Amino acid sequence: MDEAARAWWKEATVYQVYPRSFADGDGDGVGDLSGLASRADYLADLGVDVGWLTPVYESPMADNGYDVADYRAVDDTFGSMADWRAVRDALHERDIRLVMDFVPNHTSDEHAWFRASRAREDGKADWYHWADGVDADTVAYDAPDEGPSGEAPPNNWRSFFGGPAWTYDDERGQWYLHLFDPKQPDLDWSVPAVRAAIHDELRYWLDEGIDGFRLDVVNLLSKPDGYPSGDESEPFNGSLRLVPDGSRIHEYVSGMSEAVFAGHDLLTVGECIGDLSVEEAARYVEPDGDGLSMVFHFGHVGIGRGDALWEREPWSLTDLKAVFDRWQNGLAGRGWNSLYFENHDQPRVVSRFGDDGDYRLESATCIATLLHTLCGTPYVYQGQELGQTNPTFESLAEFRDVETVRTVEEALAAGEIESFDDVRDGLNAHSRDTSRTPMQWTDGPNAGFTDPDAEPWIRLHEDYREVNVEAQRSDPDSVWHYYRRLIDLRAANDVLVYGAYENHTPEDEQVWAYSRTLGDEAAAGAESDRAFVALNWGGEPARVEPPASLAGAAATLALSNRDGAPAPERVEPYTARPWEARVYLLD
Ligand code: ISL
Repeated sequence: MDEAARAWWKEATVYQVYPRSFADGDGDGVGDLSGLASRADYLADLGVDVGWLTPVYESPMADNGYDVADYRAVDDTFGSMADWRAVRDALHERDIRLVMDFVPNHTSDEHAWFRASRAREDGKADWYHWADGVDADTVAYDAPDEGPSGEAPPNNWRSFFGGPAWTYDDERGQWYLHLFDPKQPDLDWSVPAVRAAIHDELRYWLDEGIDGFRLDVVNLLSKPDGYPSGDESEPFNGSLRLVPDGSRIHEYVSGMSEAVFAGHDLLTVGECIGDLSVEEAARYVEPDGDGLSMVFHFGHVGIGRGDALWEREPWSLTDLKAVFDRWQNGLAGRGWNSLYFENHDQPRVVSRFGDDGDYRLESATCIATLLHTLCGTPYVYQGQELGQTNPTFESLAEFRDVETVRTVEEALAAGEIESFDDVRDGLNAHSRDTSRTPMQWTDGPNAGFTDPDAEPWIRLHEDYREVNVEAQRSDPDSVWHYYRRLIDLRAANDVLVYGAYENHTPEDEQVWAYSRTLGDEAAAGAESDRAFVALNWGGEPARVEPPASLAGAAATLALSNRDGAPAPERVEPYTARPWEARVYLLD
């Protein structure tokens, strides 16, 4: 392996903590930093190398912290700056790096910058996207019932959380853009002072000794000149097509890298929403690109979804393979992949792409095998290591997520749906709250997440008495122990980190069999230069036929998710049991 191609963040496994739901240290029903610090040994025991912490900055919590009111202050909900430093130190003492989630695209409307901009003070009048309305009689789109009479917003864009993407501000007498909630006004990155100010906020956290950033919706920073209206037949009236990866985006992101990240050995991952292409992604991550380590794309998690949050579409394994093959092959030699299924915005993968009925454990560990044996950095979201599934929310009142609640309320008001019952099942499949229920530590009151007599901020998953950390850590055959073994196996074998990927069953609707191969140079010092992975992605037995190039090769069965798998000394055909995963290391 060319030493220059090695990087700690390529070899690492990242664990994402959504602190609000991870562990509550002060018994108020909301997770916090002292709770997280008390669980540092848990992360070390699992074997993860990096903790990604979603926002803990001062915030009115309109979007659970992705509406930042002060980038340099820790919100009381989560504790103090001393509590944050205690988390940083607790992780570093255990050789776990800390990556902070940072929100460069928008602030809270309660941020001092927005207050000054609205009042046209302090040289910040142009720090946000302010625009005059247009004559409602001259536009085809519905004008919301706000703003001066007869006036419509500057264009027809819809917010990703429902409703118009513009809100009229009486104090300023203009409309301002918010691609998300009205309490999340978008910063205008075309203003050099905005870029410099965000660079300073990023440096503040680097100076606190962190090891990288996850950059929230980083590909939205460059807005199209003139805010052209979109096609009303498209989702969000075209805003999700018109805005991402805008004309100056690579100038802004590379400028951030040059001004802030250069000279530091960081993990930087940019969340790139919309229909990001591999070609576009390469510009963010390739050696002479914008300087990011990797990006999050949405190709796979978009499978089986319709335009509306609750809409489900049929999907097939070959759909999933096609996306992963495009990214594995497309970035090979150009950039590094992130590998995820779950996060605080995505539902539980066992419910999404596995089997949360008869084969919860088997499908959880099968999918985990994919996540840790493809080429890229695996991201494990809290609870995923338990094989958690989606809970069942009974009413709209049980949901907490602004995207879920606003989208449903807008649809009800617009008559697009008759009632919550019409979309309940779809929301229980796709709502962001499906992965935001409290971490399940024990089978005791409140799953050990908070004090027994506290009221958790969101309902528990009903299965916490069966699915919890305590039970799984004492069961060597649990999902938790399988994740630990996978993380160890990957860390011990360069071929699983750096080996070239080849899919041997692109057209098979049930078996996903692929190999990883190290180049000659890298193979020199490696235990194994080839690996063969076979996944039976379904509830029926399936025949696995290794490719001719591997059949008969001497091999060791390094890991399987089904007990009693024979340990053949060669790669040979076999009949895989439901959701059976096998990882062979070839001698
Ligand atoms: O990912 C999604 C699937 O529904 C979107 O809901 C999500 O809003 C989008 O991916 C952008 O996510 C990021 O920015 C949002 C914040 O609400 C999300 O939690 C964050 O991950 C606005 O800051």
